[in-house]
Amino acid sequence: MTTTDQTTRFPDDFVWGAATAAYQIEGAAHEDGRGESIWDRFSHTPGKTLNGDTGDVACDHYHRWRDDIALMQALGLRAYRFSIAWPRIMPNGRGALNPAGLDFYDRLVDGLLAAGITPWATLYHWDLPQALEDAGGWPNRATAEAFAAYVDAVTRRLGDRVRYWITLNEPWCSAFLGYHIGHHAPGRTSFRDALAAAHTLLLAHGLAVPIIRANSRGARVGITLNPAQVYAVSPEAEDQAAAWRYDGYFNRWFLDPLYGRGYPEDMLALYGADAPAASPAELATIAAPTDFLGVNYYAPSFIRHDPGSAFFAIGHQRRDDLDYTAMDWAVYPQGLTDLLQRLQRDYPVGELYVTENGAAYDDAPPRDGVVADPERTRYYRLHLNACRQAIAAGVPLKGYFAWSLMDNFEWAFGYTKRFGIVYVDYTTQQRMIKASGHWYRQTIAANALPEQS
Ligand code: IFM
Repeated sequence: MTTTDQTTRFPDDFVWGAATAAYQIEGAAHEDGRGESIWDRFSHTPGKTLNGDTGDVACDHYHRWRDDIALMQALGLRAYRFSIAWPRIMPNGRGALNPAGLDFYDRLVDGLLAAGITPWATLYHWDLPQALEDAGGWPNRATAEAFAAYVDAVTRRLGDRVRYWITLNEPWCSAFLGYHIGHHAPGRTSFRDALAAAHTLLLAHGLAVPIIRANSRGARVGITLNPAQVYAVSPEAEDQAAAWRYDGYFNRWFLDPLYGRGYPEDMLALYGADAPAASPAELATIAAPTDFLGVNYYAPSFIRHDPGSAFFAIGHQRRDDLDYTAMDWAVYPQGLTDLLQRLQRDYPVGELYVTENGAAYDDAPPRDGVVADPERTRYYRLHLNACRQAIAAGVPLKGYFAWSLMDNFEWAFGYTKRFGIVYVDYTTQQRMIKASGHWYRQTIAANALPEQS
C-alpha cells in the first residue's frame, strides 16, 4: 500500500450503494391492487405538502424499474437499498395478500441480481396502510403484530434471494414527525401518542427479526436509525444538560432498548405518565440481536438550553460559520465521524453501514447533457472522507449508500428538494446522471476517493 492508498482507499469488501424508498419513487399509486397508505391520504389533504405534491406518479419507478437498474449499472453500484410498500403486499394492512405486489418486488430483486447488484430491502419506510392508521396507527400495539405478518409474507417470498434486511427506516421520524410534530403522515400532534408509536415500532422491529431469520437463510438483519450527532453549544452545565436531554429524546430512547438496556431512566423520569408502560417481555422482544446498525446521517444538532422552549427547554442553534444545504441543514462531516465512533463506543452495534447520506441542492436542469452539481460532489467527498477517518479509527463501517439514487418525492417538501445523484425531469420522466453521480462512479471504481475532486 502506498501512502496515497493508506489515506484514500476503502477496505476491499466495502459495500458501495445508493438508496431510495417506495413512496418516494414508485408512483403507480392505484395500480395492481395497491392499497391506500397514510402518505396517500396525507399528501392528498390540502396544505400538507408543498404545492400539494403527492407520490401518485413520483419517478414512475414501478414501470421504469428496468431502466433504473440500467442506471445503477452505469453508476457501478454494488448494492441497492430500496423499500417494500406494505400497502402493495397487504392492501388492508393485514389479511389478504396482493400477489401482484409481491410479483413486482420479485421481478425487481431478480433484475438486480441479474445485474450483479446486491438487493438491500427495507421493510418499512413510512407508508403504513391507511386501514391500520384507521385502527389506531402506530400507537396501537396491534400494529406490531400486523407488521410481523406482513414481514412473514415478504420474507417467505423474497428470503431465498434477498440477504440484507432492514426492518424499519428512521423510527424517530415515523413516531415523532408523524404523531407529535405532525409534519409527516398521519399528521397527528400528541406527544404521548408519539411515545406510544415509538414503542410499537420498536416492538414491530423486535418481532420481525426472528421471522426474517427463519424465512431467509443466512440473512443479515438490522434496523436503520437517524441518530443525531449532538453538540452542546457551550461547556456551561445548562447547555450540556440540554444536549443530554436531546440525546435521550432522539438517540437513547431508541438505542438503549434495542441493545437491551430498556428505556433510559432519565427520560422516563422526564416523560412521566406520557411514557409507555413496557413489560420485561416486550423489552426482551425489542432487544432481539441484530447483525448491523444502519445509520442515516445528514447534519449535526447544535443544542443549547432555551428556557423559552416549551419542549423540555431544548433549543437549536444555527452556526453562521458553516455552509447549509437546500434543506437548511449544516454541512459538517466531522459529525459523521464522531457519530460512528460514538455508536461503536456506547453500543454493541456489530457492523455499521451508512444507509443514507447526501444533500439537496437547487440543481439547474441539464445543459448540453450535463447536470453540474459541484456542491453535492463536495458534500459526498467530505462525508466519504469522514467515513474513511472513522474506519481508520477502528470503526467497523462496512458500507455506504448515497441518498438518493435519483431525485424524488421529498415528503412534505414534495418535489422541491432534489437529493439525487441522477436528475429526474418530472414532466418527461427522463433521467440523467448528475456530475456528482459520475464522481461517485469513479469513486466506486477506484474504491478510493479520487485525487482531484
Ligand atoms: O428523503 C428522506 C428519506 O426518506 C429518509 N431519510 C432522510 C431523507 C432526506 O430527508
